[in-house]
Amino acid sequence: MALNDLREFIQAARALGDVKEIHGANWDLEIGALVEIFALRENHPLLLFDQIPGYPASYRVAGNLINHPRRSALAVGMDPNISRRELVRHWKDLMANPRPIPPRTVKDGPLLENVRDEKSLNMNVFPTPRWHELDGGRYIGTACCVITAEPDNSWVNLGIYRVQVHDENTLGLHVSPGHHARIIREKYWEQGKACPVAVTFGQDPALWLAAGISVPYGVSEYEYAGGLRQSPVDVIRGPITGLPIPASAEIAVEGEVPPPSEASRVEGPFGEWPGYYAHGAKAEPVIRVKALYFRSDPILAGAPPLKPPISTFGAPIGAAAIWNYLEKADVPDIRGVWCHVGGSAPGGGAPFTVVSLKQRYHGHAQQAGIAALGCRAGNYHGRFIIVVDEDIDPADLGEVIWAISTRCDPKSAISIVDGCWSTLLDPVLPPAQREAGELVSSRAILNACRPFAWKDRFPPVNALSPELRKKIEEKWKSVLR
Ligand SMILES: Cc1cc2nc3c(=O)[nH]c(=O)nc-3n(C[C@H](O)[C@H](O)[C@H](O)COP(=O)(O)O)c2cc1C
Ligand SMILES: [Mn+2]
Repeated sequence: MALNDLREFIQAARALGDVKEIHGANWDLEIGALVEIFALRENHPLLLFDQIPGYPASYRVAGNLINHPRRSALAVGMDPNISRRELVRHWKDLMANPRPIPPRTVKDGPLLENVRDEKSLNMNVFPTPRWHELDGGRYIGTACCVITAEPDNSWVNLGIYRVQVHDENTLGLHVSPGHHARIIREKYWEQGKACPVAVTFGQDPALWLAAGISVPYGVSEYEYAGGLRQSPVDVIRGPITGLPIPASAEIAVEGEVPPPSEASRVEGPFGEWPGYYAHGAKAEPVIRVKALYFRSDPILAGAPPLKPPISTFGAPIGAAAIWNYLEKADVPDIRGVWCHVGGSAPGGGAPFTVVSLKQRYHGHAQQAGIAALGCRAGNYHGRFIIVVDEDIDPADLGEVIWAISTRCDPKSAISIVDGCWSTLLDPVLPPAQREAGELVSSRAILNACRPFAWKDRFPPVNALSPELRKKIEEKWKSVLR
């Protein structure tokens, strides 16, 4: 059964023994530090902070929402005990057959329990964390959904784009080039208009996940989320913008993004997913907030980017997108795909991607490498594509390193491709290139498969065979217990 909002999700996680409540942590770095410390633990829980000093005791912040595979599976109705590998395989199948379900408009919802208009609203009433030490401010929008619509209202887009609190009624909005809200807002600006926007700061994690996934331009993440949930998302019409807003979101604003010629503010720096502060602080557009809505005892959802290998969505869903694309590109016998750094979501950046396959013909491994590099999910902020044989688990870094170290001859089996799609978030862009705005970088495809031409003469592996292992485990049961 679909979970309808953040509270139902937290309840379901609690039933799994997966929620930890923390009282009295400070918004200034303490919440962020605890989120990061827990996230690095193998079996970490969802964190629910309350009694945050300086704020009403019942105003809460939730962290580590779905960055564990158990809760990531729970959010989209999969078996919470599923392995990370199976989760990625499920996503690959899901992406091959999306079944969009449009949202359903309702008259009212818990979001409207508290309504503040332009005169009475104040964005400082929430215990918005300063997440990391070098952050330039407090970020209310990390686990958020930014809602915009085409000027002709033909479709509604949701994206996760970071939102900083500037003052009572001004927020900073950072949307990277190519992302849909950026294309949409420019269409308004070309007409000399401000772009209407709504943002939620706490919602059903399935909807948030959909907002973080690169679905094609013109396809609404609302419909994609409906498909994931197998039931429509209930929305109210925003009284100011007419935009659909999840009826049971925790906190939401309506407002507008004026053209930068009219208003912009310095945004950032903010700790980013590659594990650095590469983008720095720059003038960015703002949201002028016109209305604020929130549930009583609101839960602000937080998901600050954390240094790899922590994965925002608990498993590299970007790897599923690459795998899905490899199948579409007709590359046969793919056994698995994994992203070890980034790859949280398709198109979100995947600098270390491993593809495992059963080699069938000359050049098969190289074809897989080129295709993985060519698709959107594998191309943006990429670095290395490693292709391994089917006996290597792409999710197991030790195995991958062993394959590279023993089956990849650097001179003959590494291909360099130049001029690929990069971003200001890429820490290795040289300063001059960064300043000139040349956002391209190189990629390497490492063919770490046994050379196809003589793979049958490749030395045998020195490891216990599955047959002998089974026999010994059976016979020596009592010793091995
Ligand atoms: C936690 C998180 C934070 C993100 N922050 C940003 C951001 O600040 N700016 C941005 O452009 N993309 C950000 N992204 C990536 C976009 O949400 C993602 O690429 C999404 O597919 C964009 O949606 P769109 O294709 O509708 O533009 C973030 C993703 C996640 C998971
Ligand atoms: Mn989109």
